[in-house]
Amino acid sequence: MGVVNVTPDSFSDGGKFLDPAAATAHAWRLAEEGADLIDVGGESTRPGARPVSAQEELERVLPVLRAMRDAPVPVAIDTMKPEVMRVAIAEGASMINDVNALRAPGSAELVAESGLAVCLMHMQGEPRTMQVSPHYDDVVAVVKAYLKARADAALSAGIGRDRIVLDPGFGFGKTVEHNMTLLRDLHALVELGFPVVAGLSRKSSLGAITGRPATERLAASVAAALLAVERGARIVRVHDVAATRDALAVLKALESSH
Ligand code: HH2
Repeated sequence: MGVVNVTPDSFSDGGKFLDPAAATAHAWRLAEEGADLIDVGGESTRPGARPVSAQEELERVLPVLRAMRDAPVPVAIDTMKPEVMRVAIAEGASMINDVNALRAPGSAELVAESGLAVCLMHMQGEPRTMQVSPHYDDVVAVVKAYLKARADAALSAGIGRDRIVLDPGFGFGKTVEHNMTLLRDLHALVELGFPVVAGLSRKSSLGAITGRPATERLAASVAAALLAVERGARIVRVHDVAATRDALAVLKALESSH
């Protein structure tokens, strides 16, 4: 899953793709590099980010969604807002990527009616404050129970089992230690029986581990994606598609060797 942030303030590429033409060109480039899915977002969820209105978010993503209608790959819309989901559905999006896991009133029903796929992600707190002092007694158990509850809620709303993917939400109300524990024990989440998404690309935990700024976290991001796939992730959400594909090709070759 290649990331396209149509925002002025995303933590690693904020401002680069605010212009719809630049965002669309980037999305096509990621598809050419081998992304199987493009994730378009119009609101940064980085720690401390300023929330934006549905209208502002739509003004950012709509031109890109329209331009992506003929794209060779499906498009996910990264949003927490039912108003944005509704428009994205009408504009031909294939997946709703909701870091709020369909907790906004009406969002589960909307997705159920649409027949689209959905990514349900775990987050402790909300983006503005989530990194202040994240705490868990057992991070894997808490995230697993939450994702199971959100998947059950989605199923009850009428979303088909084959349309749901789950995501531990690396960096969303989690310390470096929490993120590494979740990565190490990713198989525990795979046990829930849904495909698991992992999004570690360029995140601050990788900065803490390597001492590098967001622009210099390529090697760490590729390593994290590879480790996630080895531990059962089926989708990796990444900014650097070509490099990640190469790394995954080596893993695939290894797994198919005799
Ligand atoms: N991470 C970010 C945004 N959306 N969605 C899923 N499913 N999983 C993630 O880990 C995830 C996500 C944050 O990264 P990014 O989009 O690069 O930054 P920002 O939120 O600042 O736009």
